[in-house]
Amino acid sequence: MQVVAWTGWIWIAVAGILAAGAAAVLWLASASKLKGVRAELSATRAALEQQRTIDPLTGLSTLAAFDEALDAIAAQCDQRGAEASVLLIEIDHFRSVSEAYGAGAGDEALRNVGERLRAVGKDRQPAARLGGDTFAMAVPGNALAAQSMANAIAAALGEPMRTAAGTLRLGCSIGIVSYPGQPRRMLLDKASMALQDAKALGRGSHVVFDPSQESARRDSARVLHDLRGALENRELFLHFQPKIDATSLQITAAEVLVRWRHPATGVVSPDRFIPLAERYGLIEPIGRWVIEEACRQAAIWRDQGMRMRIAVNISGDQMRQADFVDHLASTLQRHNMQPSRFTCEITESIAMADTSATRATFERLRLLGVHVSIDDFGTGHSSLASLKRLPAAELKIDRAFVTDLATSEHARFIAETIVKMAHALDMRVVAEGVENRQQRDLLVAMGCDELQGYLFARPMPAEDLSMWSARDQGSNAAAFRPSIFAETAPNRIN
Ligand code: G
Ligand code: G
Ligand code: MN
Repeated sequence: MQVVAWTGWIWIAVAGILAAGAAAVLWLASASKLKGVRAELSATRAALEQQRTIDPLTGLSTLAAFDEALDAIAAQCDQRGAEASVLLIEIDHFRSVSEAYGAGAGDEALRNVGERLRAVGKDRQPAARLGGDTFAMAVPGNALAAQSMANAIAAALGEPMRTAAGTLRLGCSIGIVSYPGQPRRMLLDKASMALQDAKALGRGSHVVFDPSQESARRDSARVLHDLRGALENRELFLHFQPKIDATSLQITAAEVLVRWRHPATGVVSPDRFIPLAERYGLIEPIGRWVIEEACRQAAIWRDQGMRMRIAVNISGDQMRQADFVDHLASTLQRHNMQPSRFTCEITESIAMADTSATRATFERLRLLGVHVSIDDFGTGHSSLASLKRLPAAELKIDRAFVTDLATSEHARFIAETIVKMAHALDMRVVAEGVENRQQRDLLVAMGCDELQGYLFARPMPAEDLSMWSARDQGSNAAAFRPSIFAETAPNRIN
C-alpha cells in the first residue's frame, strides 16, 4: 500500500513537474508571442505616425506635422522675442504639367520639388507638402528674410528638371506671412490669402501678407459675388463714344464701353470690375456679351441706314482665349456684319506681350479682316520693329499725353512722335480724351487723324448717339456733319 502510495506521490510529483514545465513552456511561448504582438503594435503605431507626419510621395512633412512644427516655432519665438515666417508655395500651372506629361511625370516632378525645397532649406527649415501641388516652409526671421528664401526657391524650381517624360521648368507663386505679426492660428490662412494675391499678380510672384489690404479684399469679394449675377440679372449695359475725323468732323466709329448698373451701389466703372472679371475667370462670358450686344446694336443702326464702325475693348485674357477669334467671327456672321467694320482695341502692353498665343491671335484677326487698334499708346514699351509686325490699322495716343498737351512740351513731343511714327507705318492716329479746343487745335496741327473725347461727346447710350449725330452740335463740333447715315471712311488693313 505504502509502495503504491509512494509511487503514487512520485507520479503526482512527476505529473506536477511536467505540468509546471508545460506551463512554463506555454508561458514562455505566450510571452514571446505577446512580445511579437507588442512589436507589431509599435511598428503599426510607428507606421501610423509616419503616415500622419510624413508625406509618402516627397518625404516632406505633412500638414499635421507642419502645424505642430509651427507650434514649436511660435513658442520659441515667444521665448526669445524672435520672428519667424511661413512661405506657402504653389506650383504654377501644375495641372497642365500633369495633363501634358501624364500623372507619373507629375508625381516625379512633385518628388523633385520636395528634394529641391529640402536642398534650398539646407535640410534645416521645416518643409512640408500640404497636399496637391502646395508646399510650405518655415524660416527664421522677418518677411524680408522670407523673401530672399522665396527668390532662392523660385530659382531652384526654375532649374530644368529631367523627368521620364522630358525636361520641365517649373514656376511657383509664394505667399508669405510672419509671426508674431499675425497670430499663430492665422498663419496658414493669411499665407494662403497672400498666395492668392501672388497668383493674381501673375504667376511667378511672391507676396507678403498685407493686413491693410484686407478690407479692400472684402470689398472685392463682394463685388465679385455680385458680378457673377450681373450678366444673368441683365445689369450690364453699353455706352458708345464717337471717334471724329479730325478734318471732316464726321463720325468714323463708336467705341463701346461697358457699364454695370449695380442694384445697390449704382453704376460701377469697368476700371473696377473688368480686372476682377479677368482675375476670376468671368471675362469670357462678359467679353462675349459685350461683343454680342455691340454687334446687335450695329445691326440696328445699319438697318436704320446708319453704317457705324464699332470699336470694342479687348482684354488680355480675351486675347489669350483659344476660341476668341472663332467666336468673334461667328458673332459677326450671325449679325451679318462685315469684319472690316469691327475694330478690336487692344492696349499697347497686351499687344506687345510677344507670346505665341497673342501672336497667333493677331494673325487670325488679320485673316478675319477685322481692324486692330493699339489703345493707350505711349505708356508701354513698343519698339518700331514690334509695331511694324502687328497687323494694326490704328494707334490711340494715351489720354495722359493729350491732357498735358497745352502745358507740357514733353507731352507735345511724344504726341508728335507718335503721329509721325504711325504715319510712317501707314496707321491712323486717334487722340483720346480731347477735352478742349486748345488740345484739338494742337492735335489737328500735328496731323492727328481722329479725335475722341468730352469736347465732342461723352460715352452715351445708343439711342442718344443716334440723336446726337442727327443734331447740330453747336460750336464745339464746329462744322460737324454726321456721317453716321453714310459709309464711314474705310480704314486701311495691313
Ligand atoms: O469708360 P471708361 O470709364 O469707361 O472705361 C474704363 C476702362 O475700361 C477703359 O480702359 C476701357 O478700355 C475699359 N473698358 C470699357 N469697356 C470695356 C469692355 O467691354 N471690355 C474691356 N476689356 N475693357 C473695357
Ligand atoms: O482705355 P480706354 O482708351 O479704352 O479708355 C477710355 C476711357 O476714357 C473711358 O473711361 C472713357 O469714359 C474715358 N474718356 C473718354 N473721353 C474722355 C475725356 O475727354 N476725358 C476723360 N477724362 N476721359 C475720357
Ligand atoms: Mn479704348
